[in-house]
Amino acid sequence: MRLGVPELVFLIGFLGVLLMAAAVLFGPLSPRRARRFGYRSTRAYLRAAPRTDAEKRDAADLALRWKTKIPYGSFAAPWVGDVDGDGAAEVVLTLLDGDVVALSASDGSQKWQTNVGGRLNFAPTVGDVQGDGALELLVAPKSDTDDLVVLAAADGRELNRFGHLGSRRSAPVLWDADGDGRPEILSGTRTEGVVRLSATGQVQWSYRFGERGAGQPGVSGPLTLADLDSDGAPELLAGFENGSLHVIDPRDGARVWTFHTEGGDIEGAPLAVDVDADGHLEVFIGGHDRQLYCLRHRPP
Ligand SMILES: [Ca+2]
Ligand SMILES: [Ca+2]
Ligand SMILES: [Ca+2]
Ligand SMILES: [Ca+2]
Repeated sequence: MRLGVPELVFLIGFLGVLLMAAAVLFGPLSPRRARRFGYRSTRAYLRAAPRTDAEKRDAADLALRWKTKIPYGSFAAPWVGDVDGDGAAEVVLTLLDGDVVALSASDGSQKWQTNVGGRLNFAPTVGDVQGDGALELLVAPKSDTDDLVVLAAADGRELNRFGHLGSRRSAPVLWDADGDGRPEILSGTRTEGVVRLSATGQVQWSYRFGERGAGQPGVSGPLTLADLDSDGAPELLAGFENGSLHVIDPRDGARVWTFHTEGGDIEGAPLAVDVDADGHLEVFIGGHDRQLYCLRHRPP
């Protein structure tokens, strides 16, 4: 039988419809396949599908395990650990609207969510500051009162809130400075210099250097702990809004040394690393004075 042009067009069209139906029901266009890869619809799946060779190579190497909607955007690195001691890991994320969320690390299901008010810039600082065997989370939301907030890691309950003892620019760090087996809280603040706190907010020392007439400059970036003199106990490094770097002994709050840049905030965390393998740490800071500094604790 010879087919004329109309019959051929009909046959090709019919085969096309069959192929499309198969693709939607069983193949790459099926909603089931889209859901398997974590997408809500076939359209979302196709929009994300690799097109270039580089994208296809990426797609071969990665798989979306899960994703989940969070209430707001985040600026901070996620923290992963076991918040409630049940042996399974959670992810804790701080958000720019003051929310702190804890999710199951295996499937993204929500464990708890709480709001501390104000913007959160950093991942939570995590440790057992109360010494009760359960973890606490410390966050410092941007607020008029520069609070330092302590949450129970297991359920997000607010345990303590210390006014003026936090800073949105500097996450607290933990260190057992008195050797009692329980970490103390070292916090850079906006108005009170650097402070060491007990779990209940008692100020054990405060490091200030108020400049005549100008008041105490605020801590302008994250704190760093590093054992600069190799005596087994770390020193605390803090950058301030007046462009000075201060090295403090966390045991008593005494000044170890101070370095002045040419001015402007030191916003990044100081980095201490032994770059020349001479057994002494070098300290790197970059400031708003457009200089990168490499300092050493002791002269050669
Ligand atoms: Ca857990
Ligand atoms: Ca201690
Ligand atoms: Ca030391
Ligand atoms: Ca060195």
